[in-house]
Amino acid sequence: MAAKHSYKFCFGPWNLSEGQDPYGPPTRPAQTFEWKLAQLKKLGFDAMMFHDDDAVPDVDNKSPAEIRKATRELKKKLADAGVAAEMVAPRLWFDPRTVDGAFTSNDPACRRYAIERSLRCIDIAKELGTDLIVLWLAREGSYLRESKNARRCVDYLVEALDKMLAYDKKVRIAIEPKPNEPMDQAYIPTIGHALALAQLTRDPARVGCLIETAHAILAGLDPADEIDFACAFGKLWSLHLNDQNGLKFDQDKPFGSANLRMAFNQVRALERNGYGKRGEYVCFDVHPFRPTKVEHWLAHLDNSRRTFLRLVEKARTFPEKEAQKLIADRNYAALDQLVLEHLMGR
Ligand code: XUL
Ligand code: MN
Repeated sequence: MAAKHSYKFCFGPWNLSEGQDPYGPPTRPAQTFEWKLAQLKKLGFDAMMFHDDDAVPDVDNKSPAEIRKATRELKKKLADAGVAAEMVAPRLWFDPRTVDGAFTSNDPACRRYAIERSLRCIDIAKELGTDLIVLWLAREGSYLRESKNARRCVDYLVEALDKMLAYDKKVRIAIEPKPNEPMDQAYIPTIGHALALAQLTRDPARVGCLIETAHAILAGLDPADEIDFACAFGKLWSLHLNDQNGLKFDQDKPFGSANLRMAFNQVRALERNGYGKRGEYVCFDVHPFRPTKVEHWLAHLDNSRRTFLRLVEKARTFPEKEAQKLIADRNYAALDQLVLEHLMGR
């Protein structure tokens, strides 16, 4: 086990969401950014993560000078609150120009728009004092195989990453894979794909990844194994912990809510790799359950962190010697029970 250390925590403005889903309207009133920042402070979190338009609303219709001004205003609010900006992610899935893909659209004008928007996102990140850009490649995939040339799309993705890497010599890009939703099939569905893509770019050392629990589960993978795989390459630069009950829509449940043992194994993997020691944050990409009342609006975030910290204790007090003996004896039934009893508390 790596030496013990403490963790820093983060969430995004979208994690204090209002409850709308494809079948119904919001169930809680919209709140201001100031309110969200105050709640983050109240919960004692350390950083906030941003989409480019969370940081600068209506970013597409602003001039570079207006973007700089809005970013500086946000920077001041964060500094006054003592909250860091963890990352900025271009929202490449909302504009009409991204309807058939952003970097991988069949339309060259739309691909140019996606790259330009990503460069503006880098400007915002720099101004906010973070070198980390997250790419959730929401619409880079297809609804039907024949609509796009998947081989060419790999080149388009590399071209976009290369433009971003060339634009700023310090920027680091963390790809957040997800296998489906909104697309039927995404081109970068797993950490293996993300890290392989990194190797094709002009500066592989500056392209890493972000693992989200729910996304790994949707890909049929164990998020703990994804964490170990990414860490073996030194490439886990951010993390979206949450939970997911099987193969259905992306649920973003509180961490540990669906499968406590799987959550425990993610924490064990983070502990053994010393995640956080190089300044990485533990971010919770979780949402309130839709029926949540206004007065319970923060619980999913607070609970996720409580569960995480309890599981850190469980990881650090795991009876390792006993486990090693059982492993040496190939007594996996006893190992299984040891884990369950440790989690339940004897
Ligand atoms: C989508 C998702 C996003 C990214 C940031 O499933 O997880 O919120 O984390 O763009
Ligand atoms: Mn996420």
